[in-house]
Amino acid sequence: MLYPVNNSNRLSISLNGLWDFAFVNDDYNPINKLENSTLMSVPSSYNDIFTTLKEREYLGLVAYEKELSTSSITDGTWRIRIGAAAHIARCYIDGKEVMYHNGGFLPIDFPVPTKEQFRLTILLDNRLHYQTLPIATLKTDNGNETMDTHFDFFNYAGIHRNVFLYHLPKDHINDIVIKTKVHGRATVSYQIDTKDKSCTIKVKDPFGTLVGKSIGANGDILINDPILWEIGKGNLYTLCVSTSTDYYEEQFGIRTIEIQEHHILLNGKKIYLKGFGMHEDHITLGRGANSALNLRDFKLLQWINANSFRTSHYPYDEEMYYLADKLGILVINEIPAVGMNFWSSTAVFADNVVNDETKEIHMSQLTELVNRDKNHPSVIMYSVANEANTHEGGAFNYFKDIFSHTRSLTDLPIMIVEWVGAKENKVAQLADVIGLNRYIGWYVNLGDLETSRNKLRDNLQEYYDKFKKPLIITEFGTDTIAGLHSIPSVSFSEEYQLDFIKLYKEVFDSLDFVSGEQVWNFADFMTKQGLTRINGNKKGVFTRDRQPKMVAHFLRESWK
Ligand code: GCB
Repeated sequence: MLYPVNNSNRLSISLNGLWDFAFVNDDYNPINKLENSTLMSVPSSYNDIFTTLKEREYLGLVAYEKELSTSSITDGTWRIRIGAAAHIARCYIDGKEVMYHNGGFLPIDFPVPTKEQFRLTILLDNRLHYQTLPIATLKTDNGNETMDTHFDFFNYAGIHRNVFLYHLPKDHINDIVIKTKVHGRATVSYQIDTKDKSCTIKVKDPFGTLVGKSIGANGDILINDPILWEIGKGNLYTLCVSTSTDYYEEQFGIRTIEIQEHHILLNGKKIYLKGFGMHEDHITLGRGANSALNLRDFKLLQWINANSFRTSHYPYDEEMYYLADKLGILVINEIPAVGMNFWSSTAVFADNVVNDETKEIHMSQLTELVNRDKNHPSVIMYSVANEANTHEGGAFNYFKDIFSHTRSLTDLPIMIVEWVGAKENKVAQLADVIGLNRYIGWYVNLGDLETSRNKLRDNLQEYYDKFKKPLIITEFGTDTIAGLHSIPSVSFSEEYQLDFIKLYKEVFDSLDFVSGEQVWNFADFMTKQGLTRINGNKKGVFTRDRQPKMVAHFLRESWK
């Protein structure tokens, strides 16, 4: 489905704001209006709005409710679109289930009736298990249901992204797929999913000048002297589609991405990624989307001279990709396959754990992700998992299917982000690019940066020697308390973070097969309570309220 817009044929109404909200039991049936409700802001996580631990760390179902009317336009179709709601959603119209969605980071879109008045209920379950992404272990402790999340971010929940009630004309355009090739000139191949096979297509260049035209639902348009989408130059073309009943404008960029030996090429030229793994994480809002906060993050990415980020560990709000398109920032787009690792000897890829059913969910979320993001020029590759137990026997068969499914969806390179050593790794040969997370000098050899230097170099060299693929170091960093200084530099101080990152950069600079460095993390972020997490993970180069630590100034200079 296309993103809701307003134009002469389409109407889109924001449903953001205050909704009725309640914590409900597992046997809750929304047949009647929600009782004893409180107010909840949409979009936001509900967790940090409340003042008790019981509500913040609640496990189970919540209900959101709103009265709506769609009778102002009686022809065509009305739909609801929720950008994302964590994690398992059931949607009801006047108490009748109309939609089920398993996947807390991807859109939910469904038709609603044309009616004077109806009640929309969204029932959300924040319980993760082995057949969800991310993975978690549900168990009973002292008679209470509890959940072990095997990932390092707070399990925020709620309606996290924009909600629209929108109207589409009869025989509307369902979808637009745009692919580009560059050969001196550029070929823009398009496919329009519409009944009107004689629709009109126009292409406008980044200045709004008409540069190509065509008729028909599929075709190629040749562009002379294309203005390419480049790092720092978000040159965007617009494909304007008119059918007998509908109109839609979709932006795209003209650029090529290739892997050549161990290099990544953008428009035929070798690139080196500089940037971060990020999180959607803010004070009070939790994982709720907000344009001001999204913009601030991009201003900081530009300030620090970063050219890229990874959507660790889940697909982000669509506005983030739109901003990346506009500003020429490269995005590694990650699916929420995180937590496939129990940090113990228990097998993850096994019958009753991460199994064929999980694989089906993993594949269907990849389909939804590529479908959502296929026309964003900023997306240069997909990451199919973060730190899965790829040394396990069962991992190869699991990921063989994940990779071949992803290849059937996209021509872009596919990455897997690894923690296991090269020797033990049974999966990375399936990838086009390998992402490596390394914390030598932090989780091991803490405080001993000289030993860490050699270990890191050997570690990366082993990866390259075995797989001969481009390597991006997708995570490296230290927990750092803003304002804690120390001479000599010791762990948790700003000096230690600086020394650690300087050392890693020296090693990367000496190895030709390293194609990028993404520091962990862009900003401090919330995690579950834990002995190594003092009010969250402090590996940010920026604080949680987006102010720089000392290392930020170093990165800004060296990424110039
Ligand atoms: C990792 C994970 C990331 C954690 C990070 C850390 O390897 O991929 O989610 O937050 O380490 O700080 O421990």
